Amino acid sequence: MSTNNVALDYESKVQQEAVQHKELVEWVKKTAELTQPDAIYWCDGSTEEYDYMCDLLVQGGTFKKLNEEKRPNSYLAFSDPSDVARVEDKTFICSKRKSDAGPTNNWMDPDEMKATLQPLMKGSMKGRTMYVIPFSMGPVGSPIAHIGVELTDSPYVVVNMKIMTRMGKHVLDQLGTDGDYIKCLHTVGAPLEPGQEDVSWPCNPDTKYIVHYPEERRIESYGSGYGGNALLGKKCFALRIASTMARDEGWLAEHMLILGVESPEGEKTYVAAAFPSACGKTNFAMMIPPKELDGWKITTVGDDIAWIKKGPDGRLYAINPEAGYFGVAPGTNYDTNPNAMESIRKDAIFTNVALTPDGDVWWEGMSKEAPEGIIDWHGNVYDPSSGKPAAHPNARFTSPAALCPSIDEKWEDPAGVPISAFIFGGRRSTTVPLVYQAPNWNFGVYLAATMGSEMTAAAFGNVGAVRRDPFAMLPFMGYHMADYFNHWLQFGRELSNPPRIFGVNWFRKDENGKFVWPGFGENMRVLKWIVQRVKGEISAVESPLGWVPSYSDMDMTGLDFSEEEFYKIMSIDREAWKEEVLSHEELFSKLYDKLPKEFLYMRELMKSALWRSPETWGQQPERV
Ligand code: SAT
Ligand code: MN
Repeated sequence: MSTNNVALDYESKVQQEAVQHKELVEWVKKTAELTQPDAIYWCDGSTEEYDYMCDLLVQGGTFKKLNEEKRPNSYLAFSDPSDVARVEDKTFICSKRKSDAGPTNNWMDPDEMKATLQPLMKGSMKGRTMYVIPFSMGPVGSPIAHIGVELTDSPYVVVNMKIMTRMGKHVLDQLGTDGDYIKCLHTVGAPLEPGQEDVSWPCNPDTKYIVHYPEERRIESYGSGYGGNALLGKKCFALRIASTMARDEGWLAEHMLILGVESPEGEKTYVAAAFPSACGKTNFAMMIPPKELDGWKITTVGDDIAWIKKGPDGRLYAINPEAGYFGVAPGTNYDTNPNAMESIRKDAIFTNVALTPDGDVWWEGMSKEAPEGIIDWHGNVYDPSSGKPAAHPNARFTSPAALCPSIDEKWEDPAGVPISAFIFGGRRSTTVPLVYQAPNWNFGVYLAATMGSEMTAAAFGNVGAVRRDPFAMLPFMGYHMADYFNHWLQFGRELSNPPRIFGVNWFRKDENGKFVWPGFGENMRVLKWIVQRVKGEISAVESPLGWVPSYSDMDMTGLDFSEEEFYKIMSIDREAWKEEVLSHEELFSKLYDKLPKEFLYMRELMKSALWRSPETWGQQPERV
């Protein structure tokens, strides 16, 4: 059965005729004239609707219902093999001027792009239903939240949006007769001729476009049904379009997790942290501290995106604009992230993981050996001797944030949570120390802007090579990267007591290529120092890069980690930093037309600090 006649089967509580927002109704009608769906369905966001759509997806072959006892109310989808991840080379920022998109984005003139998309969009929803999804990024009505409406011909998108955002009738009510919203148009780009059988994962294997018109605050996505290409509230709206809104309106839209650190005295400190892909963001956001750090607790506000605005008291307040996690499944297990494992025990959607014979899910890293007789993400019986993984490396779980055991009590507070520190960290096997604190806001912005990470998949270049990923925003910037640096600098000028900024690196390796720092829950030790710094409770030593802890300032209770090892991963090597600073120069020359002039001076100051320090700067125990 195809999934095209949902409107006839399930009576939505939202009738188009009754919708108060005339401009929205007009846009929906106009889009339907262009894309020519068989029916239009306004999502009400109810549980009945969710269940109905999931049934429909099961009947259409997109979903397999998982074993109700093992994984209640959960489903598994296998995507088309051509549609497994974001498509960066098909992602465009179509600002009026090319110079506004900047050299790190693909750009096309908006009129030219519209002329390209128009013929593709024409009739693209034939044989399908167009779903209208009103959604709020952030708690409905929060002064930090914003609303979007996604039109899509994918019921898979509808059920994922139900988990990832607040969606449905209450959002329409919030919009009222003339509220502002971001227009998000999505089609899988696979129209059906009358009588044509649908496939289990409709998409357009040849043509994909993920397009942003920042001035118009509009998104158009064609040809993909997967993740950030299709769930337009996430990267497209909450980062690319929102970063532009944030620049214009004086706030921050960031690729950051948000977590709370509770001290044994019950004092809560919130921090936001940016790490590029494949650096364990979700693990960090849900970390469980080691038992030796008695009484310290981590709570999760968000694992991917933070929207941050100035509060009435002048402090910065952040919300997680999302309501769920779209997490990478492979590598997730009860050791690396028990809270994530608990979050997906029920009510979850899995995409491109393997199916076990008893109707449960499996992926690489969940257990050592793959269970017998599993079905891989291609839908075939898995052959472990093939050398290929059973789950796609970018396989995902979609799960409601509310199910996470470590969820913060304020995660839905419309006022947001006050941010005391920003943390930036890439994956660096050399050069960058475990932790350091920028001497001030401007140096912190420099630190974040020059952040780099070693690539783990060959998608963007050589494995192991450092890719500069400023603020972990490289694939998610809605405008010129250097304008964004300026925005951060300007933002800081207006704060009387800005959050402190820290750099971290969990991934430093020894001569034998082994990770030196144990990571995961042990990162709490670093976080403890950061929180104590923020509160002015602990001292630090001045290094060429900023403030660093000495061994005795780190709580190493119960951890077998020697002073030598510590100073090894804290060392700052002048030769390595010469190279590092040179590659900052590479980034800067790319952005030269708009680069903040402060950056050039900061680079010089850094060089000078490096040159007046020992060749390898490392605190000696006697110096402490
Ligand atoms: O697919 S998403 O864009 O949502 C996640 C990611 O690739 O970072
Ligand atoms: Mn992300």
